[in-house]
Amino acid sequence: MILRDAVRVLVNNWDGSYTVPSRRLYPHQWSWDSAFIAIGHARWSPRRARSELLSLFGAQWRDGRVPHIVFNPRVAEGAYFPGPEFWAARAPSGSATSGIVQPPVHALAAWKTHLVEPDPAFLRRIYPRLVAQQDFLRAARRSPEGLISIVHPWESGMDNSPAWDLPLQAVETGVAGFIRRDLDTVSADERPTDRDYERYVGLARAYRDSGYQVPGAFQIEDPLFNTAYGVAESTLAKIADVCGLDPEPHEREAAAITQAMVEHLFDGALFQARDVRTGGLIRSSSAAGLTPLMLPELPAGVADALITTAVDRFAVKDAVLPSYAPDAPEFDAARYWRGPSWTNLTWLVWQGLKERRPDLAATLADAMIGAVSQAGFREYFDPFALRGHGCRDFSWSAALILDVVAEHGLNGLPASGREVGQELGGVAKTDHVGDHVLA
Ligand code: 2M8
Repeated sequence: MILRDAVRVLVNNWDGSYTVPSRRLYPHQWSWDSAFIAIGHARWSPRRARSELLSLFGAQWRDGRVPHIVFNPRVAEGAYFPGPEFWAARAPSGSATSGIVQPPVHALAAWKTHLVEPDPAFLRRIYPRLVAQQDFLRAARRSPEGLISIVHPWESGMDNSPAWDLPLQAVETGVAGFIRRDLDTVSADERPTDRDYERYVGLARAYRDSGYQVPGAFQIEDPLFNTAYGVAESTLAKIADVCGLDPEPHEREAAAITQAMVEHLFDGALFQARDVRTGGLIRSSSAAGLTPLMLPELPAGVADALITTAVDRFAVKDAVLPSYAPDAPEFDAARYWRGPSWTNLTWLVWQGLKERRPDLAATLADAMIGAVSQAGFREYFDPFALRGHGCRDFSWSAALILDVVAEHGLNGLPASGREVGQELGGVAKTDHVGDHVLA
């Protein structure tokens, strides 16, 4: 049974107060993974969802940034590269962390958790941290155009997207002296090339050596990241309301970022990334460009154009959304972020379609369920053959399916992830999980 299996993956990947994305490939806490995972936990154990988020924000830096990895001190240095020694960073809490960020989808996760099990005390606790996360992005990463930039492909979450091929050409290769750990678990033709890895390491090293202050040769305004930032503001408005605070500044900011995105990133059919260093749009066929459908104030004409692109170029009517358009020459059905379907990306576009086009949203929901039913909770999927790729028992693939089924049902039947969690009883004890974080 798919729901029971999903809960089992999450229980096996639970580490006391949060969930690792994968035991072998990613044995620490990742920032945006935790947000997606919390959305799934909320459906069967809202307590775990709150613990997941609060534990991540426990490693927030003084400047408000939420590091993309929080390292587990009990895991060996060599288990993941680049590990804590490479990043050489510590949060005020004492946790070793990385120094870069990921798309801020956490306000949405906190809100969704609250919707399943209302808990204003939790919202009051997490609200100032979510605001500090946005403040950091405004202070450190906002351009005169009003858009937020990323300084590393890892910050996009879609690390190996063909959209980064061109800007990465400006980054030197030849960084030596490191051993990739990812290839111990996953076949090399499903992961980034060594040349790409050299550039990733070189960029991260340069940013680290500036004290995590000065962007290196990669500075990009990415549509998915800016969408996450905008959705965070509209969600913070709702959270502020529950907390008895003024929602208006958040509403204004959400409207402003939407407008800036339409003005600077929309090419008439798809949102594109923009290279801050050259000022030019990077023409690509990345499904990141469809995620602005999530912005509540996206003008209807722009949303319609995106939906046409989704149908014509991303096959949303009959497939799991590919991460890159299959008609583009760079498309690769099996390689990490260069074409395969990812449950989190499909979930984001599904969110954006639910109200605008319930028919297409339903197709995507069935497609997400179909992929894991056929291939298991793999990290990514060939969008056509539905073959699984990357690691197995991947947490966000399991978590988001709980959310999809809870809302969309399964095989035409309404179902609830929470009921399944309760059914699992002893296997998935939820009473005392995360006690030290939630106290
Ligand atoms: C992948 O990224 C990490 C680096 O952060 C890696 O390849 O080692 C990406 O898919 C990213 O979006 C994700 O958060 C992370 C953990 O699942 O893995």
